[in-house]
Amino acid sequence: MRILGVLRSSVSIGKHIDYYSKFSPSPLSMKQFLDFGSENACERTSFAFLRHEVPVRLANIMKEINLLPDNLLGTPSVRLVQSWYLRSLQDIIEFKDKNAEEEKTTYDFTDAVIKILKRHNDVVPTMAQGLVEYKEAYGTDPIVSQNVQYFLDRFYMSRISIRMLLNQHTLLFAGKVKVNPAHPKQIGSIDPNCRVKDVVMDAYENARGLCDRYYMNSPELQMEEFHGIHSFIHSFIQDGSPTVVYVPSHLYHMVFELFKNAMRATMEKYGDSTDYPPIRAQIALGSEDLTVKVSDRGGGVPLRKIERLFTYTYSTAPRPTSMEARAAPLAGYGYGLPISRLYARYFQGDLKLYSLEGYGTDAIIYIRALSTESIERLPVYNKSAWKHYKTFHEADDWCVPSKEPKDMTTYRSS
Ligand code: W6P
Repeated sequence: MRILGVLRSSVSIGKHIDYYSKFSPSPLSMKQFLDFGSENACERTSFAFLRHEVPVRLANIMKEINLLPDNLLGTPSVRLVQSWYLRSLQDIIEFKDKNAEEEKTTYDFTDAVIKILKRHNDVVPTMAQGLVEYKEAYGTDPIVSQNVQYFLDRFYMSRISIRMLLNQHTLLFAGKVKVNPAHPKQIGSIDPNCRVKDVVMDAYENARGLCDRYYMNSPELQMEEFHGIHSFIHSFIQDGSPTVVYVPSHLYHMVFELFKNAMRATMEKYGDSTDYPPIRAQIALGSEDLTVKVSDRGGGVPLRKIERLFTYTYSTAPRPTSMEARAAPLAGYGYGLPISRLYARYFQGDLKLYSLEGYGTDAIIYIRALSTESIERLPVYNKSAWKHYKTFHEADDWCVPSKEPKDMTTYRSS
């Protein structure tokens, strides 16, 4: 009886995944996010949107989880993550035919949303653990590594987007008051006048705290701000400082990661010295981009090794024990950089590294200056995505550089 019940429900959840995965996710703009938080929208509007959109986003990415190589999908950690997705999809689908006009419905829904956010808290370290389990059992090969990179970029982007939706809903509608006492001017997690300098300074101070604890010292910060002279830009300048419509916690996450890396490089290069070259942060506002550049003089990274800083399979080492983690707060690139880049791309920006080996590194965060251009960048499950997992990978169409040059005497004419 019990087994039959489980079977039946897993058959029907499969149907739900098929159904919802046929819809494409609907990307929201910053303006739409702000509208959900203003007077003309209400909890019912948000509920009606989310009870469809969240299953669509979940089902789209669940289809891609199913396309992972069997050996990876079979690891206990990936299975666990998959079970969280199944359960959360079920939790939301419960509300499919509920009456949105009843207060109990929207109340229960907000409760379910909070439960889902909690359930998925540890998805990133658990997925990383799955990769460790896979590597220990099967080793690494370039094809799998390439597929894992493709998948995790999409999977984590999907997760960022779903958490953004759910988090906005709880911040706006859970509890009686809609304003966050700590950030009264924010609409949920969005600050319509985010002062970039303040977030950069905050991230620097906190990274510096870690650096001081580990190295007993830390590099200074030199901050500069720039902006164009176009008339419309004036509305984005507050007391001479550029602002942007953005999620401050996302910006913080990115610059904190960049500062940690910049500080580590600086301290490791000038270990015995008493003063260090400062880290420079430049903030520039133009007509399209708000750009944040973090520059260190920590010796740089050769071009050949830049790509691997963003590679999940490369950065996945067995997780440090809590004692090691405490001893080395700036150690290990981990998933910090690839996920920071996803945060930048999520609203149509980007994060790039330019290094001068022998000197230092420039890390640049690009953010859209105009909120009308800040629109979610979302993965969609379709034929083209499917092909990425199923295509047989042929030999590369570039020559392999050979250390031994061809014997040119072969081609001598006489
Ligand atoms: C480095 C390596 C790196 C990664 C990201 C940001 C800054 C830096 N500096 O040497």
